[in-house]
Amino acid sequence: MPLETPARIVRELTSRGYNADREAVTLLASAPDPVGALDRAVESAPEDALKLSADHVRRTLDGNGDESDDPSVSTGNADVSSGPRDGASPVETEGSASESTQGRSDGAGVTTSRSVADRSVAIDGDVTDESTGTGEYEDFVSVFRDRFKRLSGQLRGRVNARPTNAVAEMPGGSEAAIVGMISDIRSTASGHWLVELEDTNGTFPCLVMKDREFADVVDELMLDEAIAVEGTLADDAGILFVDSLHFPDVPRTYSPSTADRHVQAALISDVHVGSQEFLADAWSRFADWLHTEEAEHVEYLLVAGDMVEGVGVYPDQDEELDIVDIFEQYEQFSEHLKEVPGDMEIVMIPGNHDAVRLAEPQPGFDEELRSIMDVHDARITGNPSTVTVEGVSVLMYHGVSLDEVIAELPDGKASYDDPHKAMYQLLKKRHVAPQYGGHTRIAPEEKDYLVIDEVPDIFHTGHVHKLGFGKYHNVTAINSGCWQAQTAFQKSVNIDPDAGFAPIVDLDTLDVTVRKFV
Ligand code: D5M
Ligand code: FE
Ligand code: ZN
Repeated sequence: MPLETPARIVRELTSRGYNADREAVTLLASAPDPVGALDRAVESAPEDALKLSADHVRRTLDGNGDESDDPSVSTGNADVSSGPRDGASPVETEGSASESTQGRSDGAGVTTSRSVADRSVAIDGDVTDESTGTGEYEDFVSVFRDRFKRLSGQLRGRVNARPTNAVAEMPGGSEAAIVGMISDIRSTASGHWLVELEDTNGTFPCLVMKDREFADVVDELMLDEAIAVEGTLADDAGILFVDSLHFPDVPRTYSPSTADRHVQAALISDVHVGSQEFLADAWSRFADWLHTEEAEHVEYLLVAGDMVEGVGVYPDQDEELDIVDIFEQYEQFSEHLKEVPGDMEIVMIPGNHDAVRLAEPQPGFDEELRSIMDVHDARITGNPSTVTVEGVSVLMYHGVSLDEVIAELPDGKASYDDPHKAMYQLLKKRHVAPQYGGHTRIAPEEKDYLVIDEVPDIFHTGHVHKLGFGKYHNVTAINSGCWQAQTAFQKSVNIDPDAGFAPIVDLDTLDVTVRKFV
């Protein structure tokens, strides 16, 4: 087997029961005879060693008189396009690591290990082991009360709201404000909009006239989301004529936190190992690139769900399975994860193809799956979770509700081509899955884990297999693409996936660069 790329070295080492730190892998890959160097390094490794160190590899290479003063390293001579980009089609950067090696004259110029000392990762809002839901009616009541309490809290500062039953007692013609969850939206015969708001005391009908300047946000409204309205009561006090409408939203002045040093994170999702369409070559090119000097600052890898293709997720899915056993799919996924540098910090949440409960919030993988995926000490957390990486908070959510936002809203406001715009809507509604009872399955819990309490610095989703990113009120929204080519279903509905791209975020500037590996 030719061993010229880091990922192949890693695979060969794992097959012999070894891990190696990143610099060791680079040294082996750039040795004049990688096969011989690897053999010698393994043979001379201390008996109890599980991991080959760079020093050990260097000694092995030295001892054999290899040209260790001038190791040539594979740098991956890719062009970089950086800077934030709002929408548009995937970019253009050939991020794939070059197969050829490139000599360096500075001798010591091998990639150094990533600086583990500065790392920090904290996780919030994880439902794993906290689930209280029993599926009883009372759970639905409590999850909705909690949603209302938290979102109305965000809205109350904005308007002087009264409970619906108190508004019903006010004299006709009074000014009034209501905070409520939308229980119904209807257009009237004359083209106006009747929006019914519900709070813990009852419901109240609110009328948005079609000629009002804010009437164009009515098509953004989804059932069960919380909003505030101000207006004037009709003469008989039976309806409120809306004068202004407010979403919980992200303040326009939101100022995101950034890392104190130059460090980057790769944000990916939807690997779909086990599917016939899984792009193993593109994945290996990505993993190879992570071993290059160009990627030396990429210290974090966030994976937003759909590690594997799963079984029985969609009708006729089995016809496109490469691996039919779910555990074997995770074992294979784990093999692919081993290709990425061992000194990267990895965080993973599940998606709708993963073997955890489908209803959101989804707990992280159970012990059995964790033990299969315990490569590189990856952190496993629920969907959604807020992961704070070196001070930068990243709200990770797989993204099933994006299908719903895209289906319900007009194209200009949310579409598969601009998935980040659908993400903006979730930020505006401060809830990752606003609508209950539709396409997105929601499990009732004592508390609503799906409310976006704190504004994140980065919002990371996947699921729709389209790449898109942009800023919403200074929050960086990134929908990662996927590692699965178009499936028969996607072909039948004209979904053209963005497969084999990795968005890379600079955590110190929040700039995004997209790397292409296909
Ligand atoms: O879903 C990837 C995207 O494709 C997401 O937008 C849902 C859609 N999709 C894929 N297969 C189906 C079927 N069979 N029915 C409905 N929608 C589908 P993912 O869940 O990541 O495969
Ligand atoms: Fe997916
Ligand atoms: Zn999915």
